[in-house]
Amino acid sequence: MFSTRLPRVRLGALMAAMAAAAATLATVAMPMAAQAADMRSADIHPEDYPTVQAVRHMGELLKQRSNGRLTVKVFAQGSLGSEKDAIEQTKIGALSMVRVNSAAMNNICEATIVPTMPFLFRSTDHMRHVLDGPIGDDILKSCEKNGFIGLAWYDSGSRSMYTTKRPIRTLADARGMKIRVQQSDLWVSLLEAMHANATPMPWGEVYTALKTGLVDGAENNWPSYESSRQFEVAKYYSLTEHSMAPEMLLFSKVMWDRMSKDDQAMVRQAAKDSVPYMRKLWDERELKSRKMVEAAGVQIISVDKTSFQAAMKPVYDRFITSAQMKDLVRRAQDTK
Ligand code: BDP
Repeated sequence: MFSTRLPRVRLGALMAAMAAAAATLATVAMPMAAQAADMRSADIHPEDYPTVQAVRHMGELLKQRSNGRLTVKVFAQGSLGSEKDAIEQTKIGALSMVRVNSAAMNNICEATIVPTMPFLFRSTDHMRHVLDGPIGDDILKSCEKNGFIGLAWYDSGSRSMYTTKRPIRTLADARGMKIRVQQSDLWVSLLEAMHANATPMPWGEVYTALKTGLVDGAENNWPSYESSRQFEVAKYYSLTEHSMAPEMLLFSKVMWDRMSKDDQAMVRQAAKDSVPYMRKLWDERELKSRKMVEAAGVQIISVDKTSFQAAMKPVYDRFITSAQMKDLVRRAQDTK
């Protein structure tokens, strides 16, 4: 594990560069319809992860509905680089699509901060109602000005803290711990509000960072904690459930603008239709992952969530300041 991870990151960067070169060539050499037909999508998760499977499913729907003309090739396991790399590739049109966590878009498209906010969603149902309705649509739409067509929201469950040396049982236990976070100013601030030392880094580097003691912990949902095998090196999982930051499926605006209206509608519909499929896989995977890590000896610790929630006021004060952001948060909170 230790030795295979770093080279993959470098290989990913190389492949991303090659992909960019190929896309540039394609732009010059190929007719427009052909460009839009072969869509490429990136994901940092492994092949069997619900997000990867959902985008594959979307591709199958598109292929059927277009009689084989529109296809999607999914590059899983970060083979095209980190989420940050893949977002850049999508922005310039070297990739058609990318599936990332909302946090990865926080510094690019401000409204994505809203569903990433700590303790915003009260339950899975609440999260789904908000994202399936006009608020979710408004946030996806708002990323268009940044170069991304928001196609769909996928589930990501609740994120909780996990640590290597000692468990987090109370808010005070988090003080001074070095905790890996996603590369988002919001996430740095969120961990600082717990008086922890936030260490932003790409997902592909977290296993090694935990193993070598570069960080004392990280935070994520059950399936990511399990599939990344981080549970092997950080055995205390504390049920803080501090954020339900969802997943996003984004399409490159550059590529989008080259497609016909009919093809755009077909892509939108297929993405939409992949959501219930994804949620079914997600619900199953959450249970399976939790059981698996428990069987592997992970200690699950319940915490007083209200103390963590109370500590988050400065995060709201700092990030939810404009009228637009306040309105989105209020509408989300008011959703049943
Ligand atoms: C996982 C998300 C993935 C993120 C990862 C992270 O599915 O998109 O990259 O968390 O923490 O839950 O970086």
